[in-house]
Amino acid sequence: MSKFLLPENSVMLSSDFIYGVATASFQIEGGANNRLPCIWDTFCDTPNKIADGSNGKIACDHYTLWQQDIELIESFGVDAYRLSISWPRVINKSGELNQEGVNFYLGILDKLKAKNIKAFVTLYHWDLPQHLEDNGGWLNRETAYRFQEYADLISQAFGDRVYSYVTLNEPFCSAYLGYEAGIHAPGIVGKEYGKKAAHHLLLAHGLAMQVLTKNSPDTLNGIVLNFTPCYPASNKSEDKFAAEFADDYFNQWYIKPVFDGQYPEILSQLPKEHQPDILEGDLAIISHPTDFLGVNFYTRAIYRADEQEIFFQIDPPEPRTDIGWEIYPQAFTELLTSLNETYTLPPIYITENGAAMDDKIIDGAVNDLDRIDYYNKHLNAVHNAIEQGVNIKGYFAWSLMDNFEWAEGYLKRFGIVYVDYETQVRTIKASGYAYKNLISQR
Ligand code: GCO
Repeated sequence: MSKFLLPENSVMLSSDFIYGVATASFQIEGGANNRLPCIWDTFCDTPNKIADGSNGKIACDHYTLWQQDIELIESFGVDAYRLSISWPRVINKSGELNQEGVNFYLGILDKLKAKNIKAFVTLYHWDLPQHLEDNGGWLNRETAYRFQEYADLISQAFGDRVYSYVTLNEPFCSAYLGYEAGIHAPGIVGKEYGKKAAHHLLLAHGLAMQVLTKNSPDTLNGIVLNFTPCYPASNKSEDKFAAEFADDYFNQWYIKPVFDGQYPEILSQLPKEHQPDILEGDLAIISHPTDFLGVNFYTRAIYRADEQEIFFQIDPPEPRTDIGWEIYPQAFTELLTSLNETYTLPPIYITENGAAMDDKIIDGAVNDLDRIDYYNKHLNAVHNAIEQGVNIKGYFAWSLMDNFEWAEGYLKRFGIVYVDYETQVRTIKASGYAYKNLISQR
């Protein structure tokens, strides 16, 4: 199969369903000499943190090639482009705007506007300025206020060029992977840190929502959360309990405070020293109303009970993508319907979905039928959720092009466009043509 096939009457084939492609600053830009260092620069410079020993200094050289990249985006016929702003590029050490960095993004936003492509702007996709990390990073409550100041200045500078602002992308990853498991920057390890960092990130989200609501009332302002739905390894009650606990720990922890103004009940079961420092009024700030929820989905996880750790994730069954994640589209539908039942949500946008595959470029073409199959199944999973009453307004493919895949370096390819990192030549994959075809059918 080389096409995506949705049922003929699907609302996902109507012209007001938004399709887009997504990227993130550190993963594509390069141009590292034209900005302050961020925690990912430092992490990449630390031995054995990145699978191929690479870094983000050049990446896809989007810093130089942004104009042709926007032409590429336009060639898909998409309605929207989701990009992120590099905080250390636009704010200097004393907290003022760095005009050179701002101008880089103004160029992008103006070009998108001229082409009638909606800009979905993420303010934080993990590239914390290193000087803030030196001051405690997300373990320091002050960082949330620095984020609010940045959101204030940048939303004024961008004016009416933006369609949607995302405060944070996947605070779970920043908090858990960065400050608990330590496999992402800044690489801090310990259960006493993860939830503290998470709380300051969520506080930063709420504080930024306040200024976005004031400065930019006409944009869609919200947050992007990632979900890896948790399934029990068996029907045994202890495995079910383990999966529910893991779900609260990894998933509900980030959505419940935003939409219900409270943390999951497991909060009180965590050892005191693992609990966040919650001040009076924090949850009211965190639960500031949002205009939308961005949902990122890639895979599910299966848990069994574990006496010491409560839950233990078992190896994902086949089929899997090249990054080892199980392909299980049914979890996508189940996630969306369950979020819709559990919370009173604003409209949902699928802000990321996609797959790493072992792409081969042969005679100048990438025939990634496995990725086409992944997308086809997951687009249909979204369709099924809409059929069951979930209000979903758009879908973004992750990613526009192959890029720096964090701890995996350049070894894992998520693009619908292939990037040759030696020459920076971009080649649209078969999945890219299938996406273009779907969009043009509307
Ligand atoms: C994510 C990140 C992306 C990753 C993608 C694949 O938000 O997790 O936005 O940066 O590249 O998820 O791991």
